[in-house]
Amino acid sequence: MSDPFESTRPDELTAFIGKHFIYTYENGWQYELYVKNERTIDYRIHSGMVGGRWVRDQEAHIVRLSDDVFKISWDEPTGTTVSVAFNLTTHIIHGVIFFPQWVAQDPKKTVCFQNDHLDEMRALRDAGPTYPKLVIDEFADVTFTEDCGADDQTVISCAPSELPEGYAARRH
Ligand code: FER
Repeated sequence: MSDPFESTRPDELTAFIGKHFIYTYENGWQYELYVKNERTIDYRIHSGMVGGRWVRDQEAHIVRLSDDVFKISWDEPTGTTVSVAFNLTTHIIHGVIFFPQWVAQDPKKTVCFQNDHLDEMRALRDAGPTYPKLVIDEFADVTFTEDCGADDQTVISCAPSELPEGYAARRH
């Protein structure tokens, strides 16, 4: 089998590693993502179909397409797959989320701190149904960006509901 990270070129990712973003999709769904290192993301979902869900140490495939354009793709234990492209100059994101049918039917089943429920999520994924997938294809505006450096465990460390008032509304 080929290396599952054969596209990863760590020396091309230095401008992207450590970035922390808050962004809102055109459908109103608000997300937060931290690029923890060249193969790992943490994220929190503030609103939308699976609002309240949060995840640390999700393995991801991260590539640079140009100086200011990066793409992150990953496969969740739930079977949801995601690919998100970031333009750091325009502060525009485009994300595509492929939800299995069981998540589309009952999204709340995935709303948790996933790290504490990994076996449960994999069991739900395997029980299905998987098809038809619900494909969500949306642009988003980045409303907040900061540099936190790599492997900072404090960036995404509590549930969205436990954050201080106004946390996700900050603009930067
Ligand atoms: C994103 C789109 C989707 C994102 C995460 C997801 C943090 C995850 C969805 C899910 O697991 O249900 O931009 O970034």
